[in-house]
Amino acid sequence: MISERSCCKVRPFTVSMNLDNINFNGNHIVRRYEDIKSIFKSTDISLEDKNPVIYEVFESPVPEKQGHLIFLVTILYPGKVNEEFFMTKGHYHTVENTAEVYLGIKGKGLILCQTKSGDFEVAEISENRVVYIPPFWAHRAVNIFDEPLIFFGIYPAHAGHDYETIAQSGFVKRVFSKNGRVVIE
Ligand code: PAN
Ligand code: ZN
Repeated sequence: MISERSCCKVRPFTVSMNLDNINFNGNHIVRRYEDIKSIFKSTDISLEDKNPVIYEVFESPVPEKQGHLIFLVTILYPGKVNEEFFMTKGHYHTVENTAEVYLGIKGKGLILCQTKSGDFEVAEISENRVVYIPPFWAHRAVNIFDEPLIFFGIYPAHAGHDYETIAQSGFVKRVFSKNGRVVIE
């Protein structure tokens, strides 16, 4: 059991959601092409020199302890690795029976979701659309538009991130741009 004494060092606080200058005073994760190129189906020499930022995440300064909630904003930039849309690494939560909620703020994307038993689902995300990711479902965001995809997220702070399972077995489907169309295959 988490006692009030161990949890209550964090006092109520507010932060600004000003998209021109997001700073939640917590972790700021920046993932560039070179950091995550292995998640894409093929490599793209045209991105090697520029090594663009594919996405960044601004997290709240909250302890990773049961009882707390971590909230965040992800900005997933527009672009493609050859024909494959920019996307996040994707993960299961280490504590698998923890859910997550995403709220679309700007742009258009897809949230690919899958379970270890082989179930798969695609959820659309866009401004004002809420995506519920149940416990046990891995999730990956894909930007299918020509503007940044920005979404707010919130999940139990003790959930943790298991990237290894996805790094080994990937998602069952990928999202490509082919002749101007979004193709999931
Ligand atoms: C999100 C993701 C964020 C980046 O905060 O962590 O969008 O995606 P990856 O973690 O897969 O690189 C979340 O789902 N947290 O649990
Ligand atoms: Zn998550």
